[in-house]
Order: sequence, then structure tokens, then C-alpha cells
Amino acid sequence: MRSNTIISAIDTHTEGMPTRVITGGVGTIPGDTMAARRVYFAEHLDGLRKLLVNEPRGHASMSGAILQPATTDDGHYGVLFIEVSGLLPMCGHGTIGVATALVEAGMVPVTEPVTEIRLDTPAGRVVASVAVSGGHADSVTLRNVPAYCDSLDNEVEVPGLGRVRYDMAYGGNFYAITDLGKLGLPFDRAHKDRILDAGLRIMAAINESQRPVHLADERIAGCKHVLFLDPASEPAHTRHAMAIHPGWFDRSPCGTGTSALLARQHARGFLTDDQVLQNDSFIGTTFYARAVETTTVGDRPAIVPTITGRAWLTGTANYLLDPTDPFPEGFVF
Ligand code: PYC
Repeated sequence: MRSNTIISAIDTHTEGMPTRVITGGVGTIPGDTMAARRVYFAEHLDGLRKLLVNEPRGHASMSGAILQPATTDDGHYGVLFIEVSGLLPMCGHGTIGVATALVEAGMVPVTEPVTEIRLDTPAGRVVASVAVSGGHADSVTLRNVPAYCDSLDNEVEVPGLGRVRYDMAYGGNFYAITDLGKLGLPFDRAHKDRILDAGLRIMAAINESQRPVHLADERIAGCKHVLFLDPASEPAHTRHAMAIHPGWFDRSPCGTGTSALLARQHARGFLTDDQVLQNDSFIGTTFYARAVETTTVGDRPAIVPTITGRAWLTGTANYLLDPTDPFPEGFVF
């Protein structure tokens, strides 16, 4: 074996969506906060992300989470979220995968019936409360960073689609929320190519003329996610297809997207106080979301969401890079 790189991982899926949890081999990334480590990693270590998510070790919808020492006194771990489009400030399904892996691998002190794990992320502190029975992580309730509705009833001219109306909300990433029915597209995976194409066009048009910037952290900016609501959705029970840059769908109900949708449902007066939102993914899996606190971000009213979902371990691996491998950063097909 001639590898000059050995990265150890626990592979998981959260309600259908993979998270490759990197447990060793990366070392401590320079930076006092996870936001600073995200910037450093993007500038100096991005080849490692590509190696881990691109083919042949990953695939076009791959995502992962790199464990790091915590950057706060009381944190258990820091986390960097990686996927095919780059590094996310925060990822809900990824956090649920991380928390499940940490419990089942005994990488945190495990208590039953609930193990609380404090994680430092580039978007801020998140807390995962893992329901544990007989050593098994049954489900995870994630207390996310504050989510807020940036704007309602925006319109953007989209080549090939005309004027598209959308709401913009933040839940750890920015989400353009729009009604699939108004685009004349059915909520049906048989039409996924057309839905994805519409999503990519919409995010490009928004980023050109109405690019969102986080009100308290300008390092978080841009729209790489379009949440297409099934028109048959109800205020407290939604179904959606989540189109993501550069061209894939979230298989899970998307934790940060569900947080953004929850903030938007509250801003529209569709939900009362701590009413539970059931949000189903394009493959029919479910997250449950609830606003547990109100707060502000900049001058906007915001909520603190919790998201509940499940993850499962699918494997452990050591990923290698032979110095003669012609694809040291993998490739995109
Ligand atoms: O669960 O937050 C999430 C997420 C973001 C992108 C894919 N999944």
C-alpha cells in the first residue's frame, strides 16, 4: 500500500441522504472559529473535499462532515460540512448523521435516554439531543442556529421560465421557496430533470440580481438551494423537492431548508407558536420541525428551530490516495 493519505470515516445516511463523517486523518485546520476554519479550508485544502465527495470515492450528490476539535470551551466537536458544491455554513442532515455516528462509535460520553452533543459549526453553535436506547441512536433532535425570513413575494425574471415569485429564508443556508405548481411542473420524480433545470436557472437569476447576504455574517451569502413546494402541501404538513447547486436533489427533507421553511411559515402566519411542521422530502422521508424560541437576526424577527430526524450507519472506511492515482481530487462526470 503506497498511500500518502489515509482518511478514516464512518458513512451514514439521514433519511436517505449520505453523510461521510470524517473521524481522522485531516488534522486540526488553522482558525479560532469554525467560520475561520471554513475559509482556510476552502482556500488551502479544498482538494481534500473533492477527493472525499467526487467520483470515484463519492458521487454527484455526495456530502460529508469533517470532525475537528471544538473551538469553544464547552463544545464536544467542531464540524465542517462538505459537499459537491463546496463547504456549507451548516447542514441539518449532516448534523444528524454526525450525532448518530458519535453516539454509536462511543466518541462522546453516551447517556440514556438522551445524549446531548454540543457542536461548533461555521454558522454557530448547534446542539444535538440524541434519543438513545440500548446503545442505539434512535433519533436526533437538532437545535439549529436562528432561522429568519429574509423577504416575501420577491419576483425574478428567469430565462426560459419568465417571472418567478419566491420567498427567501435562511436556516443555516439561504433558500428560495417557490410553488412548483405555478411553474406548471408536477410534483413527480419522473419530471426531476425539468425541476432541477428550473431550480438551477432560478438560483442563477437570484444570485445575479437579488443575491442574499446574512444580516449578521456577510461570509454567508448566495442562494444555492431552491425549495419547490408541492402545491398540495398544507401549512403544517409540507412536501417538497430541494434542488441544489450544481445539480442534484437532497434525498433527506433538508434540515437547514426545513428550518428556513419553518421561519417562512411563521412569517406568513401559517403556524402558531410552537406548532409542529411535518416536512417530507422528494423521496418521502420526513423531518419534524418546531420553533422553540423567538429571537432576532439583525433587524428581523427570527426563530430558533428544532429539527427531528433519524440516521443510520452504513459503513466504516479508510480512504486512500496512491501517489500515482491520476485523479488526486477525484472527478465530476
Ligand atoms: O440537511 O441542511 C441540510 C442539507 C443542506 C444541503 C443538503 N442537506
